[in-house]
This record gives sequence, C-alpha cells and structure tokens, in this order.
Amino acid sequence: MKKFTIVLIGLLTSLGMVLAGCQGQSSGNKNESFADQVDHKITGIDPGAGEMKLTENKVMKDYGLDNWTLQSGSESTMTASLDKAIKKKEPIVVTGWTPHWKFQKYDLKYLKDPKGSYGGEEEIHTIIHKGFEKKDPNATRVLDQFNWKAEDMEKVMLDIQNGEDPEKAARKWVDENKDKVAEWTKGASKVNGKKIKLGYVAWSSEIASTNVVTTVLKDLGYKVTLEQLGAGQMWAGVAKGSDDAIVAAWLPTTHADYLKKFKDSLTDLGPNLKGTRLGLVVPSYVDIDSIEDLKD
Ligand code: PBE
Repeated sequence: MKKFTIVLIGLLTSLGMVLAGCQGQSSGNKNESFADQVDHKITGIDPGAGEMKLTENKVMKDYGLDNWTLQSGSESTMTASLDKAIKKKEPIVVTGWTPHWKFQKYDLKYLKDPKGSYGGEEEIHTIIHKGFEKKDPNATRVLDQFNWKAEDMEKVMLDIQNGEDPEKAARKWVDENKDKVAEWTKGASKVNGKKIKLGYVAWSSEIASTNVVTTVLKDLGYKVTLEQLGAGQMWAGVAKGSDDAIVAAWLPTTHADYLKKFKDSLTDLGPNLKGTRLGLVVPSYVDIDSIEDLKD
C-alpha cells in the first residue's frame, strides 16, 4: 500500500510538472528566468556584421553570458523572429540598431548597457578607395558632401519596408528634398555616363542610403553600379578598388576591425549620418531592463 501511494504521488508530481512545462512553453513561465524563457539565445543577424562580433567578443564577455548563444541569420530572419514573437507576446532578445524601421513598427526597448560595451553613439561614414579622389574629384565631392539625418533615412527605410521598391523610395525622397540634394551636389558638374561602383550590405539602413546616393549620382549623369556584398566583402571591395565607394561604414566601434585591416587602401570622407546606436533590443512587454538581467 505504502509503495502504491509513493508511486501515485510520483505520478501526480510528474503530471503536474508536465502541465507546468506546457504552460511555460505557450506563454513563458513567469517563474522561469528570462534566460530560460529564451533558451539562453540572442537572435542575431549576418555573422559579418560588426554588431555580431561586438556582441560575441565583448558584450557577452563583459556581462558574463557564457552559457548563452548568439544565433546568426540575417536582418530579415531577425525581424521575422521578432514579428513572430510579438504576435504571440513571447519573450525574445535581438541584436538591434538605430536607425531602423522596427522602432516605428513595434513597441521596443533597448536593454540598458551600464558597462557601455556597445560603445555609445556612433556615425556612419563615407569611404572611398584610395586614389578615387584623383580619378574622379567630381563624384568625390558629391560623396563628401552627402550627409543627412536619422529621420531622413528612416523615411526611406519605412517606405521600402512598406513594400516600395528601393529605387522608387529613393527617387521620392530625392524629389521631396531638393534643398538637401542641392547642398550635396554644390560645385559638382554634370557628366555623361561616367561609371561609378558602390558596394553595400543588404541592411535596411544601407539599402536606403546607397539608393539615395545612387539616385543623386544618376541625376548628375553617372552610370552607377550597385554591388550587394557581405560586410567583410564590402570593406575588402572598396580597399581593392573593385568598388569605388561605400556609404555604410559604422564607426568608430562597429566596423573598427574592418577599418583597421584596410585603412591603408582607403580614404575616410567623414560622417554622412550622426547618432546611430547598437544594442540588445526586446519588446516593451518583456520585464527585464538591462543586459545585466540576462544573467540567471
Ligand atoms: N548593422 C547595421 C551593421 C551596420 C549597419 C548595425 C547591423 C553592423 O553591425 O555591421
């Protein structure tokens, strides 16, 4: 009889645990740590992105997230996972950055970074292949004068996200911002089909900026070729000269390694946008506030 009771209690306990487990899976068990709820996983993007290296080599080390994994994918797999989690109100933590349309589409927050491991505010720079300034001072002038604000970039990004073709979204912004474009093209001459090649990575911020610069150069008579590459290939491309320029260098932190590696073959034309930011991003309904809270 005693044995039977023990077995029965055992069975009931297991049943209870199974039920509790099921509950945990569907809505995130409130008693489980955030780390457990997301299986100690940060949803990342393409492995070549500076933010991925920074997260893995610095942030996860600084905050002692040794038993965590940074899952790589792409910007689209990251935003798809985010969308899916938000629809089900499930916990998730992703590598995020600003400017990005996701902050307009969803209610999100950056986790606080008290150790400053992500390096604070940054800039996006325009970089040309060394010697391009001599080869084409006219295009260099335009690239050098190109600069805009996060709000400008966000407008183009959001249009693209809402289904607009990148070229059309860029054309619309250029037509609606003639004054800004006039500043960029000040002192530049029209050309007749001169070639220029721009490298970029398919991050939504870079799709927006590269298409806008392309539109401006085309209006001046340039024949522009766009080359979509991985982050490492983009930097190697402009260093080798297989690409003339990029408008996608996140500095001083995000792409520090790439700049260090290739700096002798490049000329930095300075910032085209100021006030970018990187960090770990969660939906606002998640009840943690700091990267420190990821540790269990
Ligand atoms: N990003 C967007 C890039 C730069 C632009 C933040 C994902 C990176 O991490 O390299």
